Amino acid sequence: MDPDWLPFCPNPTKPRYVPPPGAVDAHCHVFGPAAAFPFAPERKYTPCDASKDQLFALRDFLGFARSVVVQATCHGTDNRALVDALVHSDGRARGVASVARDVTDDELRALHAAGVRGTRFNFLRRLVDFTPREVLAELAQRIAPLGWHVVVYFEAADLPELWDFFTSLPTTVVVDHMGRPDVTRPVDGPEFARFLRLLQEHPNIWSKVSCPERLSKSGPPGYDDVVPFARAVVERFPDRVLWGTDWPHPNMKGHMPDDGHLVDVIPRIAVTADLQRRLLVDNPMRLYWND
Ligand code: 0GY
Repeated sequence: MDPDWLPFCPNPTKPRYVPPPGAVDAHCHVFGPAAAFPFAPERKYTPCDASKDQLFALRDFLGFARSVVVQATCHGTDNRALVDALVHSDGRARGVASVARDVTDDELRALHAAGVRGTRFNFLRRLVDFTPREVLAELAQRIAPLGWHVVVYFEAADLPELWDFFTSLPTTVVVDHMGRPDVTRPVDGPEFARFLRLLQEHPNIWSKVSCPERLSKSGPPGYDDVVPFARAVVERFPDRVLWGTDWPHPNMKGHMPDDGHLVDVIPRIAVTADLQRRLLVDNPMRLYWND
């Protein structure tokens, strides 16, 4: 399979916005290096290598203290690259893994010891093959006693069909990228209202207000069309939101964001110091470093 990636921005702009002390980048990835940690045979795309050392250097450059490394589909349920990053982070990275039905309790405990605090269920057909809901429900039951949460990634159009499954999960549920709204539709329209209602009615459901680069039609540097959506979520649910760079932006088509520009979006979606502290420090610390 040929690589179909755009390389990540090699020299991002220094952001004007300075995150508060202890800020967490709560959605980023490591890839390979493939020579040490091969990509999964069933992957739908092949990313560039993006090492833990490059991730930690970017974290420092952007003014963050900690990272939450999320297993991406190109590594399947082989979490070795993720675990390698966590155990070499001096306690400054925690993780979200992907696990298969045959994962053993000992393997789950080992992931926990390495710093994993969640598992990810991906519903994007372009990224993963279908997994039956009963398998995911069984996995959720098994990780719940560890205090882990479930991260879900889906497209807005699929929310009606997924609603009952999400709201039946026994853990905290974190939605990636605001459930991928169509930002050409009104922020106060019915589609986004459905997503807001999901959080309103279910206090165990959180949202990442991340990835303007994937949602925007207006594009960089400001990603202006995404800002009202993210701001609405931050202001309605200030204690259940997370923010992340999504570095190294796997599987991006079109443009590769400057990570400094992404950081400069933060004060436009969390417009007070209090909201910024909750988004970047209090919430991720409560979810990932509560032990
Ligand atoms: C993201 C987004 C994408 C990819 C993955 O696991 C993945 O492969 O999440 C995407 O293609 O939208 O959040 O990293």
